[in-house]
Amino acid sequence: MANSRFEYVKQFEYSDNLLPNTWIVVRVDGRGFSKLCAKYNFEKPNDRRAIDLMNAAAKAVVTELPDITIAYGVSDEYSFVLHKTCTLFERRASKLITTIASTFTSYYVHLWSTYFPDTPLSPPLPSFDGRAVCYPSVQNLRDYMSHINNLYNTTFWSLIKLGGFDAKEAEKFLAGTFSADKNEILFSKFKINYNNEPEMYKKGSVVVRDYELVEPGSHNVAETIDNVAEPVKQSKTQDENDRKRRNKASVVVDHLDIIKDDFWDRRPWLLSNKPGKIPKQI
Ligand SMILES: Nc1nc2c(ncn2[C@@H]2O[C@H](COP(=O)(O)OP(=O)(O)OP(=O)(O)O)[C@@H](O)[C@H]2O)c(=O)[nH]1
Ligand SMILES: [Mg+2]
Repeated sequence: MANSRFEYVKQFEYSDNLLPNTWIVVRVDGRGFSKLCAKYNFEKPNDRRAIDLMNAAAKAVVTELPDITIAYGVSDEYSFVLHKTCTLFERRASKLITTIASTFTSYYVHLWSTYFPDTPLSPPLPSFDGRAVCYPSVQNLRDYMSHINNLYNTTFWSLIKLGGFDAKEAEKFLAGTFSADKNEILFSKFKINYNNEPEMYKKGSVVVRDYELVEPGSHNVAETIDNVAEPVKQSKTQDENDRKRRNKASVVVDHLDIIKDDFWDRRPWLLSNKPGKIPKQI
């Protein structure tokens, strides 16, 4: 093909490389999951099997793609974070998004029968769209992750199930409300104290590699990493060692408070991109 008269068609391939030195978040979101959840009778607002299935698919994605440092999910969406120095696929948006969304979808469908053994899937099959967003600083990234929560879903479904609203009315009622308003609606209308909801639903699910936790306050990774302007080049041997340690670490799903500093302070590898210590086997 090289040098043929057809060679010029390559010029139509546009560049969609994401901005360097920024945290890339690829978010996948279930397509038409309001319908899918109704079709398979998911419990409202949170179906334990459905959440476990989302988490299992996310865990498989993180395991297959070691460039992902952390993933976080609620409802029908999952956000996958790539380190600001990540160079996977030269940071091409289309390749990153399609790889993550298709790997996630494959595992979701593959693992469906484990979580819904008595409910076979039928077309239209589950699928996920994806998008990529770049966040320039650690604070921007953490604020993005903090804004995702389950409070909306809980309030939405309480209005429908307990308040007699239909979906359109509930959506309109909640438009423009802040967290405090939703907490107030839950409490005043339905006597639900959101604080007492199960951790798993309230906190969402986080997927990380499991290294030994460190003492908080012993370092300031966020500041150090924000100050890195150009990725530090390390030797091939060091790259290889990091890769091995990443592959050795087990990928775990947990329900933790990712808004608090403590979560990040105890897990410096999330921001530094340097694998931590593998915990000793007991
Ligand atoms: N019953 C139930 N529904 C859920 C659960 N998790 C997610 N959902 C549904 O998933 C929907 C997610 O919202 P959206 O992503 O905005 O809506 P969507 O129908 O998927 O539409 P698009 O994403 O635009 O294709 C919510 O409206 C819920 O109805 C669950 O655990 N139980
Ligand atoms: Mg959706």
